Amino acid sequence: MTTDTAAPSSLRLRASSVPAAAPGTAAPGYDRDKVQIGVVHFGPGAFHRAHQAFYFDRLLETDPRWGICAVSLKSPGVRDALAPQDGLYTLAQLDRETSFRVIGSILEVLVAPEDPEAVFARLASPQTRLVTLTVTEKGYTLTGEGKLDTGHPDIVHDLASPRQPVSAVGYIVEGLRRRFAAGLPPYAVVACDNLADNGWRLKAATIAFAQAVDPALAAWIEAEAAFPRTMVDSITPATDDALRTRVEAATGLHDAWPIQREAFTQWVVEDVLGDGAPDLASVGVTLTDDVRGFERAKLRLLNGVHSTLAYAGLLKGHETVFQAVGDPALEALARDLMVQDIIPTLTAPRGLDLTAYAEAILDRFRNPEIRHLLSQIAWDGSQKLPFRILGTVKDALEAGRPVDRLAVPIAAWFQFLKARAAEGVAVTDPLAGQLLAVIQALPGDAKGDVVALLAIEAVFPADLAEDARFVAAVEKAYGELG
Ligand code: CS2
Repeated sequence: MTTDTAAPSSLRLRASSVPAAAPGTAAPGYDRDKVQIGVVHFGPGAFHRAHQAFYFDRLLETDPRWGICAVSLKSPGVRDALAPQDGLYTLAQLDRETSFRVIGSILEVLVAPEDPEAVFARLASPQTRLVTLTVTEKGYTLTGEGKLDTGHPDIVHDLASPRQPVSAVGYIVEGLRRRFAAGLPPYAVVACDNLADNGWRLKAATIAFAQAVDPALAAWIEAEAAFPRTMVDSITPATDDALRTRVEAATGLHDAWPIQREAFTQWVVEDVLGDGAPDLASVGVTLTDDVRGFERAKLRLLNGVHSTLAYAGLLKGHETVFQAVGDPALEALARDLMVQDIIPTLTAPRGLDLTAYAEAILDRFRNPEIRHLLSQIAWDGSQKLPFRILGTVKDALEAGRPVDRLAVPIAAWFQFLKARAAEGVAVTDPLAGQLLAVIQALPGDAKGDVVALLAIEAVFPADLAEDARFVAAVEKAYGELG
């Protein structure tokens, strides 16, 4: 990611330049020098900075205990962009109304491989009460069945050297081990990625890892540590130079890495954080015992349809979600999927009208201010489709309903992979090598191709790959899209 392309004509955003920002630019009203670090966050990519960091920024207006230490597990890009800006960056809300806000909640950015001890010190600090994560689906190092992937190279490494971890799970366990040894309470671990039952899966993976390190530690984590399930939502396209230019024009300050998102934002957290937790409800977070209803609805409706539009839209030559949803055939596909195929598999959480929710999602996709690239959503299909589409397929099959339309995103993904391979363009996916090998060995007829692709066990459970109704539906859609 480029961080500093155009030569800035304005002052660089930093603590001392904020007062010079153009009128209308919102900025922290709290004294950042008095803020303590109470949150360690793994994965400070665009989504974290648009979402959780925004909520903590609001919380800091009333409670100084919840500043963030952001930890990059791999690259120094975020640190290098934000360090000269004292950790500040601009959040641009681009919607029917536009606003710009300087976010001050990230006080420190650590690059874990450069200084793991600094990360452990933060994790083991008595002030740290929460560990949050946005490390994408693959960062959870889980198998297709959702268990800790003990064959994953990072987990193999970390189980051999648990005090020098490289994975998120490895860091979480080493931090908890130090707290256990020091007689401190555990931190709560808040998974904020688009996985069904994200907190439960992470808890199971953490305990499985800890079991291999020290069974007493595993038992303590199981008994004491909270791993709430969460639903996170806000459409956040990647930062590009057009955004940098727009932010600089609006605020009068040059920001190397501003963030853009739609105005809508939602964070639903399972109400298990207990005493001493931040008052997240005061800044608009929904705390509930019914997180699953929200999470399933969002994953299947919003993310499922996003992935459908991404693959089907790219095949039709569209570039953005806005363009794809403006294509009448794709809009009809999206709506029919939602209303006829997905909603029947959902149980509405209290107070949510699923049909209105689905329409509101389509309306968000029509936001003219947001240029959300379909190619960005198309990343990591092997990790996303099981949560976004395959659960719905399974439920539909069990209920004896047709799966013809639900097969379209799967078939479109296959055709997308084939098209990329034919162009010689690599796909971004942790299984890219395996996917390419399967694509290159396809027999070339729809039935043979689909059987070979559905045999990718890391994506498709055997019962689904062998279900004649599903195979026939994918084959039909694959033939039509080819
Ligand atoms: C998108 C999500 O990139 C993707 O796969 O579907 O990032 C989506 O924009 C967010 O989950 C919205 O909350």
